[in-house]
Amino acid sequence: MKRRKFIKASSLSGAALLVASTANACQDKNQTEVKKDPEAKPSFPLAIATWNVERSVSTASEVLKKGGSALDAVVEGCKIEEADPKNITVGLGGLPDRDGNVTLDSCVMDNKGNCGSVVYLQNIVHPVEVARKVMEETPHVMLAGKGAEQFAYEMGFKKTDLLTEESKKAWEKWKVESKYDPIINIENHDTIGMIAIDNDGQLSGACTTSGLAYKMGGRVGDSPIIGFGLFVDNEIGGAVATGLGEEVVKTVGSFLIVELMRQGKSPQQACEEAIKRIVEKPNSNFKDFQVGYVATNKRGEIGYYSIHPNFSITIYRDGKVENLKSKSHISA
Ligand code: SD4
Repeated sequence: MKRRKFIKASSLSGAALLVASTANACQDKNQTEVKKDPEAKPSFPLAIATWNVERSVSTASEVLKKGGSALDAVVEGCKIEEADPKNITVGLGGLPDRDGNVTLDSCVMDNKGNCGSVVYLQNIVHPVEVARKVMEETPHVMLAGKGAEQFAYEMGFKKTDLLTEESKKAWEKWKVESKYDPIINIENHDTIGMIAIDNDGQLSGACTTSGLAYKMGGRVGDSPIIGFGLFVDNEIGGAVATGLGEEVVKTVGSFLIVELMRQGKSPQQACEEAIKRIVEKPNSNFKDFQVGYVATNKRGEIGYYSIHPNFSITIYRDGKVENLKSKSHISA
Protein backbone atom coordinates (compact mmCIF):
# COMPACT_ATOMS: atom_id res chain seq x y z
CA MET A 1 0.00 0.00 0.00
CA LYS A 2 1.30 3.48 -0.85
CA ARG A 3 2.33 5.58 2.14
CA ARG A 4 -0.31 8.31 1.66
CA LYS A 5 -3.07 5.78 1.19
CA PHE A 6 -1.91 3.90 4.22
CA ILE A 7 -1.83 6.94 6.47
CA LYS A 8 -5.39 7.74 5.44
CA ALA A 9 -6.52 4.18 6.04
CA SER A 10 -4.69 3.98 9.33
CA SER A 11 -6.15 7.22 10.63
CA LEU A 12 -9.60 5.91 9.81
CA SER A 13 -9.04 2.60 11.52
CA GLY A 14 -7.19 4.50 14.25
CA ALA A 15 -10.25 6.66 14.79
CA ALA A 16 -12.47 3.59 15.06
CA LEU A 17 -9.98 2.02 17.43
CA LEU A 18 -9.93 5.16 19.47
CA VAL A 19 -13.69 5.41 19.93
CA ALA A 20 -13.87 1.78 20.96
CA SER A 21 -10.92 1.98 23.29
CA THR A 22 -12.18 5.14 24.98
CA ALA A 23 -15.49 3.40 25.59
CA ASN A 24 -13.63 0.45 27.02
CA ALA A 25 -11.52 2.62 29.27
CA CYS A 26 -14.70 4.01 30.81
CA GLN A 27 -16.11 0.56 31.38
CA ASP A 28 -13.15 -1.00 33.15
CA LYS A 29 -12.03 1.12 36.07
CA ASN A 30 -9.22 -1.23 37.01
CA GLN A 31 -7.35 -0.58 33.83
CA THR A 32 -5.12 2.33 33.02
CA GLU A 33 -7.10 4.94 31.18
CA VAL A 34 -5.19 6.11 28.16
CA LYS A 35 -6.06 9.61 27.03
CA LYS A 36 -6.29 9.81 23.26
CA ASP A 37 -5.90 12.66 20.88
CA PRO A 38 -7.95 11.99 17.76
CA GLU A 39 -5.69 14.34 15.80
CA ALA A 40 -2.50 12.59 16.87
CA LYS A 41 -0.41 11.42 13.96
CA PRO A 42 0.62 7.79 13.74
CA SER A 43 3.97 7.48 15.45
CA PHE A 44 6.51 5.58 13.43
CA PRO A 45 9.12 4.45 12.59
CA LEU A 46 9.19 2.71 15.92
CA ALA A 47 10.95 -0.21 17.57
CA ILE A 48 10.10 -1.61 20.99
CA ALA A 49 11.76 -4.43 22.84
CA THR A 50 11.58 -6.26 26.12
CA TRP A 51 14.14 -5.30 28.76
CA ASN A 52 17.07 -2.91 28.65
CA VAL A 53 18.56 -3.65 25.26
CA GLU A 54 19.75 -0.27 24.12
CA ARG A 55 22.28 -1.58 21.60
CA SER A 56 19.72 -3.85 19.97
CA VAL A 57 17.11 -1.15 19.64
CA SER A 58 19.69 1.36 18.37
CA THR A 59 20.71 -1.15 15.73
CA ALA A 60 17.08 -1.62 14.74
CA SER A 61 16.66 2.15 14.62
CA GLU A 62 19.61 2.50 12.23
CA VAL A 63 17.93 0.05 9.87
CA LEU A 64 14.65 1.97 10.08
CA LYS A 65 16.34 5.35 9.59
CA LYS A 66 17.87 4.11 6.37
CA GLY A 67 14.43 3.11 5.13
CA GLY A 68 14.91 -0.59 5.88
CA SER A 69 12.00 -2.90 6.54
CA ALA A 70 10.57 -3.64 9.98
CA LEU A 71 11.61 -7.27 9.47
CA ASP A 72 15.25 -6.33 8.81
CA ALA A 73 15.14 -4.02 11.83
CA VAL A 74 13.93 -6.64 14.33
CA VAL A 75 16.25 -9.34 13.01
CA GLU A 76 19.32 -7.09 13.08
CA GLY A 77 18.31 -5.83 16.52
CA CYS A 78 17.92 -9.33 17.99
CA LYS A 79 21.25 -10.45 16.51
CA ILE A 80 23.10 -7.97 18.73
CA GLU A 81 22.00 -9.73 21.91
CA GLU A 82 22.41 -13.18 20.38
CA ALA A 83 26.07 -12.48 19.62
CA ASP A 84 26.80 -11.00 23.05
CA PRO A 85 28.42 -13.67 25.26
CA LYS A 86 27.62 -11.55 28.32
CA ASN A 87 23.89 -11.91 27.79
CA ILE A 88 23.25 -15.20 29.52
CA THR A 89 19.67 -15.63 28.36
CA VAL A 90 20.08 -15.33 24.59
CA GLY A 91 22.28 -16.96 21.95
CA LEU A 92 26.02 -17.30 22.58
CA GLY A 93 26.68 -17.59 26.30
CA GLY A 94 23.04 -18.39 27.10
CA LEU A 95 22.73 -20.55 30.21
CA PRO A 96 22.33 -24.22 29.34
CA ASP A 97 19.70 -26.76 30.31
CA ARG A 98 20.36 -29.05 33.27
CA ASP A 99 22.49 -31.34 31.09
CA GLY A 100 24.76 -28.52 29.97
CA ASN A 101 23.26 -28.08 26.49
CA VAL A 102 22.54 -24.55 25.25
CA THR A 103 19.29 -24.82 23.29
CA LEU A 104 17.82 -21.80 21.55
CA ASP A 105 14.29 -20.79 20.57
CA SER A 106 13.38 -18.02 18.16
CA CYS A 107 10.69 -16.83 15.78
CA VAL A 108 9.85 -14.04 13.37
CA MET A 109 6.58 -12.79 11.92
CA ASP A 110 6.22 -10.26 9.13
CA ASN A 111 3.66 -7.78 7.87
CA LYS A 112 2.07 -10.32 5.57
CA GLY A 113 1.42 -12.77 8.37
CA ASN A 114 4.29 -15.03 7.28
CA CYS A 115 6.20 -16.62 10.09
CA GLY A 116 9.16 -18.85 10.80
CA SER A 117 10.48 -20.47 13.93
CA VAL A 118 13.23 -22.66 15.32
CA VAL A 119 12.97 -24.55 18.58
CA TYR A 120 15.56 -26.41 20.55
CA LEU A 121 18.29 -25.28 18.16
CA GLN A 122 21.88 -25.96 19.19
CA ASN A 123 25.30 -24.73 18.01
CA ILE A 124 24.07 -21.74 16.02
CA VAL A 125 24.69 -18.19 17.22
CA HIS A 126 21.80 -16.55 15.36
CA PRO A 127 18.58 -18.53 15.70
CA VAL A 128 16.60 -15.45 14.67
CA GLU A 129 18.22 -15.55 11.23
CA VAL A 130 17.52 -19.26 10.93
CA ALA A 131 13.87 -18.61 11.86
CA ARG A 132 13.74 -16.04 9.09
CA LYS A 133 15.18 -18.59 6.66
CA VAL A 134 12.54 -21.11 7.73
CA MET A 135 9.94 -18.47 6.85
CA GLU A 136 11.50 -17.47 3.56
CA GLU A 137 13.04 -20.68 2.24
CA THR A 138 10.82 -23.54 3.39
CA PRO A 139 7.17 -24.52 3.10
CA HIS A 140 7.10 -24.87 6.92
CA VAL A 141 6.70 -22.63 9.92
CA MET A 142 8.68 -24.45 12.61
CA LEU A 143 11.80 -26.58 12.60
CA ALA A 144 13.05 -28.29 15.76
CA GLY A 145 16.27 -29.72 17.14
CA LYS A 146 18.55 -31.65 14.80
CA GLY A 147 16.39 -30.87 11.76
CA ALA A 148 16.63 -27.15 12.47
CA GLU A 149 20.38 -27.42 12.98
CA GLN A 150 20.85 -29.36 9.77
CA PHE A 151 18.78 -26.78 7.90
CA ALA A 152 20.94 -24.00 9.37
CA TYR A 153 24.12 -25.66 8.03
CA GLU A 154 22.49 -26.06 4.62
CA MET A 155 21.75 -22.34 4.70
CA GLY A 156 25.43 -21.62 5.37
CA PHE A 157 25.40 -21.00 9.14
CA LYS A 158 28.48 -22.22 10.92
CA LYS A 159 28.73 -24.49 13.93
CA THR A 160 29.69 -22.70 17.16
CA ASP A 161 29.97 -23.99 20.70
CA LEU A 162 27.55 -21.72 22.57
CA LEU A 163 28.61 -22.74 26.08
CA THR A 164 31.10 -20.08 27.18
CA GLU A 165 33.52 -20.50 30.09
CA GLU A 166 31.25 -18.29 32.22
CA SER A 167 28.03 -20.13 31.43
CA LYS A 168 29.79 -23.47 31.99
CA LYS A 169 30.99 -22.27 35.38
CA ALA A 170 27.51 -21.07 36.31
CA TRP A 171 26.05 -24.44 35.28
CA GLU A 172 28.63 -26.35 37.31
CA LYS A 173 27.84 -24.21 40.32
CA TRP A 174 24.12 -24.84 39.79
CA LYS A 175 24.71 -28.59 39.57
CA VAL A 176 25.93 -28.68 43.15
CA GLU A 177 22.37 -28.25 44.39
CA SER A 178 20.54 -28.89 41.11
CA LYS A 179 17.58 -26.88 42.33
CA TYR A 180 15.30 -25.72 39.56
CA ASP A 181 13.92 -22.39 40.54
CA PRO A 182 13.10 -19.64 38.03
CA ILE A 183 14.26 -16.37 39.53
CA ILE A 184 12.16 -13.29 39.04
CA ASN A 185 13.84 -10.71 36.81
CA ILE A 186 17.25 -12.23 37.28
CA GLU A 187 19.44 -13.90 34.69
CA ASN A 188 16.91 -16.29 33.32
CA HIS A 189 14.45 -13.59 32.23
CA ASP A 190 16.05 -11.59 29.50
CA THR A 191 14.52 -12.89 26.34
CA ILE A 192 14.54 -10.28 23.66
CA GLY A 193 11.24 -9.75 21.91
CA MET A 194 11.04 -6.85 19.46
CA ILE A 195 8.34 -5.27 17.30
CA ALA A 196 9.06 -2.59 14.72
CA ILE A 197 7.01 -0.37 12.47
CA ASP A 198 8.92 0.90 9.46
CA ASN A 199 8.58 4.14 7.48
CA ASP A 200 5.81 2.59 5.42
CA GLY A 201 3.83 1.69 8.52
CA GLN A 202 4.46 -2.03 8.10
CA LEU A 203 4.87 -4.19 11.21
CA SER A 204 7.13 -7.14 11.95
CA GLY A 205 8.37 -8.84 15.08
CA ALA A 206 10.99 -11.25 16.36
CA CYS A 207 11.74 -13.08 19.56
CA THR A 208 14.88 -14.94 20.63
CA THR A 209 15.98 -16.74 23.79
CA SER A 210 17.99 -19.53 25.33
CA GLY A 211 14.89 -20.24 27.41
CA LEU A 212 14.86 -20.84 31.11
CA ALA A 213 18.20 -21.62 32.66
CA TYR A 214 18.64 -25.23 33.75
CA LYS A 215 15.35 -26.31 32.19
CA MET A 216 14.74 -29.97 31.47
CA GLY A 217 16.30 -31.31 28.29
CA GLY A 218 13.82 -30.90 25.44
CA ARG A 219 11.88 -28.09 27.10
CA VAL A 220 10.54 -25.41 24.77
CA GLY A 221 8.97 -22.20 26.04
CA ASP A 222 6.66 -19.59 24.58
CA SER A 223 9.26 -17.54 22.74
CA PRO A 224 9.49 -19.48 19.45
CA ILE A 225 5.77 -20.19 19.18
CA ILE A 226 3.68 -17.85 17.09
CA GLY A 227 0.80 -16.47 19.15
CA PHE A 228 2.51 -17.17 22.46
CA GLY A 229 5.85 -15.34 22.61
CA LEU A 230 5.11 -13.19 19.54
CA PHE A 231 2.19 -12.22 17.37
CA VAL A 232 1.87 -9.58 14.67
CA ASP A 233 -1.19 -8.62 12.70
CA ASN A 234 -0.28 -5.85 10.32
CA GLU A 235 -3.81 -4.42 10.42
CA ILE A 236 -3.94 -4.26 14.22
CA GLY A 237 -0.56 -4.37 15.96
CA GLY A 238 1.92 -6.71 17.57
CA ALA A 239 2.90 -8.07 20.98
CA VAL A 240 5.82 -9.93 22.54
CA ALA A 241 6.27 -11.71 25.84
CA THR A 242 9.04 -12.40 28.30
CA GLY A 243 9.12 -14.33 31.53
CA LEU A 244 7.96 -17.77 32.52
CA GLY A 245 6.97 -19.23 29.16
CA GLU A 246 4.73 -21.92 30.62
CA GLU A 247 2.38 -19.23 31.95
CA VAL A 248 2.39 -17.30 28.68
CA VAL A 249 1.52 -20.48 26.81
CA LYS A 250 -1.43 -21.23 29.08
CA THR A 251 -3.03 -17.90 28.20
CA VAL A 252 -1.84 -17.57 24.56
CA GLY A 253 -0.39 -14.24 25.65
CA SER A 254 0.72 -12.36 22.54
CA PHE A 255 -2.21 -13.43 20.39
CA LEU A 256 -4.55 -12.47 23.21
CA ILE A 257 -3.10 -8.96 23.34
CA VAL A 258 -3.45 -8.44 19.60
CA GLU A 259 -7.03 -9.72 19.71
CA LEU A 260 -7.83 -7.41 22.62
CA MET A 261 -6.48 -4.50 20.58
CA ARG A 262 -8.63 -5.66 17.67
CA GLN A 263 -11.62 -5.42 20.00
CA GLY A 264 -10.75 -1.83 20.78
CA LYS A 265 -8.45 -1.94 23.80
CA SER A 266 -5.42 0.31 23.78
CA PRO A 267 -2.05 -1.52 23.82
CA GLN A 268 -1.69 -0.63 27.50
CA GLN A 269 -5.11 -1.96 28.41
CA ALA A 270 -4.49 -5.10 26.37
CA CYS A 271 -1.18 -5.81 28.14
CA GLU A 272 -2.79 -5.27 31.53
CA GLU A 273 -5.70 -7.55 30.65
CA ALA A 274 -3.30 -10.29 29.51
CA ILE A 275 -1.43 -10.09 32.83
CA LYS A 276 -4.77 -10.15 34.64
CA ARG A 277 -5.65 -13.41 32.88
CA ILE A 278 -2.54 -14.98 34.42
CA VAL A 279 -2.82 -13.64 37.94
CA GLU A 280 -6.55 -14.24 38.27
CA LYS A 281 -6.38 -17.90 37.42
CA PRO A 282 -7.53 -20.11 40.27
CA ASN A 283 -4.54 -21.03 42.42
CA SER A 284 -2.16 -18.88 40.39
CA ASN A 285 1.23 -18.73 42.08
CA PHE A 286 2.08 -15.53 40.23
CA LYS A 287 4.01 -14.20 43.23
CA ASP A 288 6.73 -16.66 42.27
CA PHE A 289 7.25 -15.83 38.62
CA GLN A 290 7.51 -12.92 36.24
CA VAL A 291 5.75 -12.32 32.94
CA GLY A 292 6.06 -9.07 30.99
CA TYR A 293 4.40 -7.92 27.78
CA VAL A 294 5.12 -5.18 25.27
CA ALA A 295 2.72 -4.21 22.51
CA THR A 296 2.16 -1.60 19.86
CA ASN A 297 -0.86 -0.94 17.75
CA LYS A 298 -0.78 -0.03 14.08
CA ARG A 299 -0.53 3.67 14.94
CA GLY A 300 2.56 3.22 17.06
CA GLU A 301 0.77 3.64 20.39
CA ILE A 302 2.48 1.36 22.87
CA GLY A 303 1.71 -0.57 26.04
CA TYR A 304 3.78 -2.59 28.49
CA TYR A 305 3.03 -4.27 31.77
CA SER A 306 4.33 -7.03 34.01
CA ILE A 307 3.45 -9.04 37.09
CA HIS A 308 6.43 -7.95 39.17
CA PRO A 309 8.32 -4.64 39.33
CA ASN A 310 11.61 -4.05 37.53
CA PHE A 311 10.47 -5.07 34.11
CA SER A 312 11.45 -2.49 31.52
CA ILE A 313 11.28 -1.92 27.80
CA THR A 314 13.52 -0.17 25.31
CA ILE A 315 11.97 2.01 22.67
CA TYR A 316 13.07 3.88 19.58
CA ARG A 317 10.57 6.65 18.87
CA ASP A 318 10.78 10.23 17.64
CA GLY A 319 14.43 9.75 16.80
CA LYS A 320 15.62 8.64 20.23
CA VAL A 321 16.19 5.41 22.11
CA GLU A 322 15.20 5.12 25.76
CA ASN A 323 14.61 2.57 28.46
CA LEU A 324 11.25 2.83 30.23
CA LYS A 325 10.32 1.21 33.49
CA SER A 326 7.11 -0.80 33.40
CA LYS A 327 4.19 -0.59 35.77
CA SER A 328 3.37 -3.91 37.33
CA HIS A 329 0.53 -5.82 38.94
CA ILE A 330 2.49 -6.14 42.17
CA SER A 331 3.78 -2.71 43.05
CA ALA A 332 7.38 -2.03 43.98
C1 SD4 B 1 10.96 -18.98 28.09
N1 SD4 B 1 9.95 -16.81 27.89
O1 SD4 B 1 11.68 -19.78 27.51
C2 SD4 B 1 11.21 -17.50 27.89
C3 SD4 B 1 12.17 -17.06 28.93
C4 SD4 B 1 12.33 -15.59 29.04
O2 SD4 B 1 13.55 -13.83 29.62
O3 SD4 B 1 11.50 -14.80 28.71
N2 SD4 B 1 13.40 -15.14 29.53
O4 SD4 B 1 10.06 -19.33 28.85
